[in-house]
Amino acid sequence: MPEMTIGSRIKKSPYFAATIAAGATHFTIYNRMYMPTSYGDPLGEYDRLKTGVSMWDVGAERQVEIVGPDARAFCNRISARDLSTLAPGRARYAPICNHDGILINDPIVLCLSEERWWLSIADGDLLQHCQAIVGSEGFDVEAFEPDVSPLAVQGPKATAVARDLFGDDLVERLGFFHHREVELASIPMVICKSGWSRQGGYELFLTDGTMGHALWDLVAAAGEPYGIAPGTPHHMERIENGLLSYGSDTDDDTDPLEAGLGQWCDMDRPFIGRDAIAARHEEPEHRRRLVNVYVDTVDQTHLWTADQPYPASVDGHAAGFLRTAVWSPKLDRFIGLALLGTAHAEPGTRLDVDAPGLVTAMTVTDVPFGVSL
Ligand code: THG
Repeated sequence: MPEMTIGSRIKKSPYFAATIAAGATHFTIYNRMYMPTSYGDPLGEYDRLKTGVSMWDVGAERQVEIVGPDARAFCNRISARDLSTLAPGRARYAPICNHDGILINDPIVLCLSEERWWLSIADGDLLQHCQAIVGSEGFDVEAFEPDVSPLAVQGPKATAVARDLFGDDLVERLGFFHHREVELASIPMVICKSGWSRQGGYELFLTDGTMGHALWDLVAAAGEPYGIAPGTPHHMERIENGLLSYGSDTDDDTDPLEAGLGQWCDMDRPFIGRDAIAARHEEPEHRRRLVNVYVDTVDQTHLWTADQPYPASVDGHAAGFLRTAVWSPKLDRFIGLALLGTAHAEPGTRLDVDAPGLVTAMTVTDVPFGVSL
């Protein structure tokens, strides 16, 4: 396989040197930054995430900071989820759409104070969208990128690591999606009980990019008694447990209802894209749905991950795409996510998949992968 060039045009996170030193073997480009995707042992990294504790450079989850008197009104205007009651010190997962109702990001929104908010973004240019809306609609806010870089500590033993680092008191008071500003060995950060896994854990939003290596070393040392090791956001775990990967699971014409984010869309209030989403779903039979699928691969033993959307069909008729597929250690078979026309999205539907040498077919299921069969 070819190798990718590392250069100045793509931004490096403050943890980049530490991740190289720790043995990162694979990177992706996310928000025009390098983001590690493996340290060379996917099954070991999966096990550690599910039974121990793992530390991730997710500095590529860049922040958009919104500051000013209209900060709440602005965030509420762009978010499909109601943020009118989000209190300082709390966070919420929020789908963001363009005027056509297309999902363009799905950040975690942190309310730091009434006039200061962070959007911790998925892979997409949300800052430009925000700046355009601020300009066109005249909100009294500034939108910019602050010096903030998340480091995730995930897994059942993450709480023990956090206790040793921050103290029992802080950890006991910090509920799910709660956050607060703290300092550790003179390293400033915001700690939030969040992260892109269902194994529990914390995200340390470092607010001084010169101290990335120092924070990495501090977490690695505190985690040592618990067997911490570097890892990355893990597709096996997140597909098993139903976390969306915007851009992997979705395409340029996916609205949040198609993506399965309906529970986070408060459609009874105005937000950018609301009317367009409603119009798209006036004829739901013409829409698509992101569904769980069992994937029939040619080689059932070889670890393999879908590297492109593969066309799916029923009786020769185009039905949509298999977007993502991975080996599931939990279910001992290949699973995936497919974006399918609603007519072909019913549980039990068998589809042919055009991925020569890799995948032959798939079956739609409504069984959540996270539940044992
Ligand atoms: N952490 C931070 N930024 C991020 C991510 C993250 N930005 C991009 C990406 N991940 C956003 N995607 C998600 C998707 C789901 C969740 C978090 C980020 C998530 N959802 C819970 C759920 O679906 O049950 C909780 C939602 C809620 O209660 O609001 O955790 O991981 N910093």
